[in-house]
Amino acid sequence: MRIDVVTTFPEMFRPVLDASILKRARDAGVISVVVHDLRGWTTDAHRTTDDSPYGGGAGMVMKPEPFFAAAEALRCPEDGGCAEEVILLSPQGELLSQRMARELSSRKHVILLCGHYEGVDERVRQHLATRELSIGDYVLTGGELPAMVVIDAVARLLPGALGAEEGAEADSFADGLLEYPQYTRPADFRGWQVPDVLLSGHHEQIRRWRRKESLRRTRDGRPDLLQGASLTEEDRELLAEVEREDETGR
Ligand code: 9D3
Repeated sequence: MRIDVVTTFPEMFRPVLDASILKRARDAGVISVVVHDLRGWTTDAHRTTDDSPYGGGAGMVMKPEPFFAAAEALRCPEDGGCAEEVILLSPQGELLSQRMARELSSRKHVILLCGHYEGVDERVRQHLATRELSIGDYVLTGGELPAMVVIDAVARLLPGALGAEEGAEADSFADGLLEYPQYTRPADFRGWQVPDVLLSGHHEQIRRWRRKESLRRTRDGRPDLLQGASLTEEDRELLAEVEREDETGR
């Protein structure tokens, strides 16, 4: 997979792309990320990327021409003209989800356009971007950190990006529930014990306990996820136990 990023802050990306899983995925040849300076597609001596808003008002608006020139130059450099996605990172965008990350990970080529606080000329959104994505309802200074979040979420889903032991299948959200609690040695840390069942060696009881705690966590912390989850008969029994324990104080 190839990802091109267009930004006025290209230097923000290097340390993130050179770390951890992203580095491994790049070394494995699973993904290639190229970061481009938007100013490279300006045509004036001052390399202007923004201008004052039509209609007046404070602040500046990012000009359309450099974004169009960049995306048009980067579209499928080899097979002549069709990046499968041109994504504008923007606070108005659709919320990034695991489903969206999975969808993007199936594309051969994605172009990410980063705006910043002033905002981007509406014609970029309407006539250049194929999608607009936000990473959440909080205000950031620009689309650069969101672009890195998208790259991270997508890269780790590519076959060969993760080590053998870290299957993306086991992920939280993969089956719509939060993960069960995990423990490692020591069994007693400052008087806080690892649950007996995990030391018992009873695989079936351990499986049931993990499933139940996963359901409990989801119910307590993210009840919205339970609505969308596909629950088995056993899941409903376990949830009923959780409800009962909740009423009786365990
Ligand atoms: C004029 C100020 N803003 C009104 C709320 C508009 C604005 C535009 C651009 C505010 C912040 C930004 C910079 N943020 C992004 O470009 C951005 C973002 C974000 O702020 N939060 C979550 N996801 C994203 S994706 C891109």
